[in-house]
This record gives sequence, structure tokens and C-alpha cells, in this order.
Amino acid sequence: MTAARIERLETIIVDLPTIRPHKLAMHTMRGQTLVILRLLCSDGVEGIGEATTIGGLAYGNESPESIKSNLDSYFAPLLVGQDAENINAAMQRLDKAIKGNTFARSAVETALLDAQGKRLGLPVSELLGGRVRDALEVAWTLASGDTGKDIEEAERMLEQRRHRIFKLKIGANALEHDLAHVVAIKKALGDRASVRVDVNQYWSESQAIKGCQVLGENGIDLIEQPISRINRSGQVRLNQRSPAPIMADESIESVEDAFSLAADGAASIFALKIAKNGGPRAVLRTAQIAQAAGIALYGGTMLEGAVGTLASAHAFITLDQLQWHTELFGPLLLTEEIVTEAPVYRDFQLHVPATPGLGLTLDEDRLARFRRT
Ligand code: MUC
Ligand code: MG
Repeated sequence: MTAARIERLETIIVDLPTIRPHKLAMHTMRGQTLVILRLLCSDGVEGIGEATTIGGLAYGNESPESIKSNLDSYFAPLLVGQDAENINAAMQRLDKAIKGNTFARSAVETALLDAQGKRLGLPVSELLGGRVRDALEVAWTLASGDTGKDIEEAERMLEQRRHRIFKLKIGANALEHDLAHVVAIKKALGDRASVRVDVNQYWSESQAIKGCQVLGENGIDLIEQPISRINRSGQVRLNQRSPAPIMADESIESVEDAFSLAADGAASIFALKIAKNGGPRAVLRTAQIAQAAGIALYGGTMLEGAVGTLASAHAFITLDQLQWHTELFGPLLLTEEIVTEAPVYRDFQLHVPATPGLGLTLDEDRLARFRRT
């Protein structure tokens, strides 16, 4: 029997509405744009992948448009005709010819895994060595920009048993204003919830010294990326003095970044994101670096839709320890789905399908409705 070959790659930009504006330090999202990859193989099997970022070029080095263009112009010619069943060989071929572009790379690795899983009748988690759990606890981000609204939203989530971990996006306002906002939310929720913040690199080191102190003293459990990824020595100093643990997010743009952060002692928690490492297998390499260095793990998101979210989840459920749980809530921020069965969220957890591949089917009508033409 000859191995299945990769026949064609199709990339689709999809623009979806969100339930409310999502206010981050660098950008307010009023919708979300996904890049969906369909990888068609000679045996008739199709693998699906997703490469999604936040706010065009506001967050990372790749935009939806550049991801699509690079997949079409550079990735596809390298992949067409290659063995679809040898994921190592296909990804190594890309490694030799393409620098960076971890978002696009992640979509390809995901689609290859999905196709191979469907072919072999195995969930992606089993291709990654086997799941050690079936569900993941999921945090929710409070980012309406209004303290009262955020508290109401958190109360609703607790009542519905959907989330009991909340991440607050801060950094856009004056320091005192942001600190008061976070402390008020923590006071209202008390021990019923874990409250964390994400500054998205917006503090200077001097602001962070004060911010981390106040937040740590007020029961905030975790501080994500307080200062610029470029200020490595500042991150090391903060990691030593902050009373609340520091998590690296933007600092990790590759598996190699994870290694150097670990070597420098620049964070005690890593946010794992498939898009920023180059796929579900690549993110597990970062997880292994963290584990070897005694760094705790958190399952991060680029606010992907169902495809990217489940691709992340299949990787994360293979991990022995995920001490800080996950934020795989992307699909819950969208008002529309482009898959036939939406991911299942229940009892504070995302339940990961055990059907072949990612366990998803694209809904052709919805895809046609929301694709950018
Ligand atoms: C980030 O920086 O972590 C994840 C959740 C959210 O609300 O924004 C993202 C990006
Ligand atoms: Mg972050």
C-alpha cells in the first residue's frame, strides 16, 4: 500500500462576531478572525488546522492575511506531493526552508495530526502519546473594561458552573486605576474564585515593582507578562521579587525562547500556546523544557475557534501536570461556530472528544457564510 500524499492546501479567512467587545491593553477586539487550513490528501482524508491571532498585528508578528499568504505561497509548495502520514518528515521539511511563522506552522501540524488521526481512527491526543485526562478546567477572561460589568459577568459564570478562574486584562489604564479595578473584583469574588491578571507587556519595570506588590498582597494568584518581552533582565528581577508568581506569555515566541527563559530564571509559570510554538507537538517540547526546569504550566490560547482550541486541548490532556489549568475559552467568546458540533463546556471544564482526529467536522454552510471573500 502506498502512503497517502498531500494533494492540496486550502486556506480560508473567517470573520466571526464576538459576544461583547474584548478589551486588551493593546487592542479592543470587536470580532475575531480565524485562518482555517484544509489539507486534502490523496486517500480522500482531509485534515483541518487553524492559525489565529489577536487584533491583526497588535499581538504577534503574523496577521491573518500574512498567515494565509505565507501558507499559500511558501508552505503549500513544500508540502504538496509529500507523504501525508509522516508528520516528522513534513515538519522537518518546513523547518529547513522556513524561519519563524509559528502560527502558520501550527495550522499545518494540526491539520497533519487531524488527518492522520482520522486515517488511523485515533484521537490526536493518542497520536501525541496518549491522554492522561479527558477534560481541562478553563479560565474566563473578564475584559469588558468596566469593573461592575466584570463582577456581574464573573457571578454569572460561577452560578452557571462555567468558570471559577478569572483573568483580568489590565495595562491600558493608569496603574492606580487598574490596581483598584483588580482589587475590587477580587474582594467581590473572595475565595470563590482564583483571580489573575494579564498585563500584556504594558508596565514598565518600575510600575511592575509596585503593581506586583499590591496585587500579591491582595490575593491575586498570578501575574502574566507584566513587562516587555525584550526586557529579559527586568523579568528575572521581577520573578525574584514579586509576591505573586510571574507567568511568561509574549516572552515565548518559540521553543528556543522557552529554553532561554528557563535558563535565565525569568518566570515560574509558562503559558503554553500551540500558535507560538509551532503546533501541538511543538508546544509539548516547551512543556518538557518547563518540566525539566521546575516551571509550572498553564494551557494558553490565542482566542482560537473550535479547531485551534481542540488542537490545544488534545496536546494539553497528555500532560502529567497542568498546575494552573487552561484558558481554552475561545469558542465561548464567539457568537457563531463553523463546526457542526461545538466544543462541550460543563462543570468548569472543556471536555475533549475521543473520536478520531480533533473530533470536529466543518459546517460547510456556516463556513461559506462567514468566510472572507
Ligand atoms: C493573552 O495575552 O493571553 C488569552 C486570553 C485572552 O483574553 O486574551 C488572550 C491573549
Ligand atoms: Mg497573555
